[in-house]
Amino acid sequence: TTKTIQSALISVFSKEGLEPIVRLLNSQNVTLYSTGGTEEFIKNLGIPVVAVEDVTSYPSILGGRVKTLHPKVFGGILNRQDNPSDVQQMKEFDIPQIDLVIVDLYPFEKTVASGANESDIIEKIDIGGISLIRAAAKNFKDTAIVASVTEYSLLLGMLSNQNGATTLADRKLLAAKAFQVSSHYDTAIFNYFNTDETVYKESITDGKVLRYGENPHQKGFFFGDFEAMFDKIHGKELSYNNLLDVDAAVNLINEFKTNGPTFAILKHNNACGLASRNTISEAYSAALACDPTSAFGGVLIANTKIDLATATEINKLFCEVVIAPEFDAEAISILQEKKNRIILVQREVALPSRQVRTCLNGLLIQDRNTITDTKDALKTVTQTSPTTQEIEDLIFASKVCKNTKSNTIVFAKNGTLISSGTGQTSRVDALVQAIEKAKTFGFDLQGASMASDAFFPFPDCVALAKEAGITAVIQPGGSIKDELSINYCNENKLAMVFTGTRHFKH
Ligand code: 93A
Repeated sequence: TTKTIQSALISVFSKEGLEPIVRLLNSQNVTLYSTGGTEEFIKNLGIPVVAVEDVTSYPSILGGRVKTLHPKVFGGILNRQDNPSDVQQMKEFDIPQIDLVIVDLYPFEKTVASGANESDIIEKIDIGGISLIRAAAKNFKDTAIVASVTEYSLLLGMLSNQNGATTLADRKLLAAKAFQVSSHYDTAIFNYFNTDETVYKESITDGKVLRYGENPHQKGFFFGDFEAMFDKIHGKELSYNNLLDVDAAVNLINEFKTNGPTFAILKHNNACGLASRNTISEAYSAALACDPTSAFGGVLIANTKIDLATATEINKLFCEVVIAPEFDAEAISILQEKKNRIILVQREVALPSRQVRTCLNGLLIQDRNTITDTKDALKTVTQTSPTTQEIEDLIFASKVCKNTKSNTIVFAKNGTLISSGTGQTSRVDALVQAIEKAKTFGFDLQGASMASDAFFPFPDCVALAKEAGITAVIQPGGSIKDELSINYCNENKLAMVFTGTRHFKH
């Protein structure tokens, strides 16, 4: 699979950086083929070079639009050396073998950026060069491709270290880089043509064009297979914000698969109500009690079938979306009373393992946060251990934390979300917000459990929590000052457990 390069086709727009490559290839007795300007450049270095025209017996025509587009060139690049019929045809049609292709494409993007007129821009759409790149990259088993000046040093390294040879791994790496170049190039051309986004809009199938983005002056689209995840049985079109809330709701409720009947209410992607009970109807009432003000216009989700009793209660609330794995027929007819209310039957579908968002002039990609804190992962770090009920509530609160915007503090008691502080710039602010909110809705925090999405750098949080009545705390741990919070808990008989897993969500 290691191949010694005996021939190379060089066709580059910019001649910069080419000289050392040409000199090295020449010293290794490589036959060079080349196009007009590049051929001139090589000749001027005093290095022998064969004009592509002499290979094809065809001149460069149409003002250079067709110069390398010829079977003798592409045959030389694309033939499979282990394929007897290819080998035979190479002889039959007198096609020269081409082991290495070096291309620097017409500078399409630069020409667009320079403000050139349309016909100048169109002439800079490289056809032959891009085909050479794709052909050589496709046939990486036999042919090496250098599709960018950026790869010159890599090539020089390969050629000098391996005495003019490339390995299969070298060629496959170069091919990957080449396809990156060709896809980027064609994307730039697409973007140039797609001025008013006509193609963009047309390429989106019905129902994926959203009424607008996050705000009415922003355009919005959804790329995905919504129907694979949900059966929408009633209601208006989902908006951009509805979709974000549905996403948050699904991620949250997925954490409670193994709990009993659990109901969650979300607003602005955060939970403002959540409870696990013996029946879904009880769970709904307890979730609503958490923050009935925020629940208005919220997104509701259940981990089990919604029955008539629950639907009757839900119907009293103005809400945007109701999601459940199943609905009783009578429940559906009640929920349908509100024309716009969106009813979704959720199917068991795996979510993508990676998450993508734009960042600056590019993308940020990360693995989905798939770690759910479990009892086994907990490490008690205080003299006081949490009670069985507290352990349940700590895990419950921690699952909410993971699905709430950071910084966050969550209070839970007896399988119920009491309150939370969400999206605050300081953890103390999040804690104070949670305490205030609990008071507003008449909750007694005595004996409640507290979760934090990240560690406590100071003992101020546990101190405030203790004053508010909290008796058990869950947090990742890992601060160099963990001891300060642990000591405070020990002095004040609080139980604290570490999970070892931070759950930021931004
Ligand atoms: O106009 S083209 O698309 N037609 C071709 O057949 C062709 N072959 C190579 N442009 C073509 N090229 C491009 O010419 C290469 O990608 C390179 O950018 C340039 C090199 O031309 P020269 O060697 O004449 O300077």
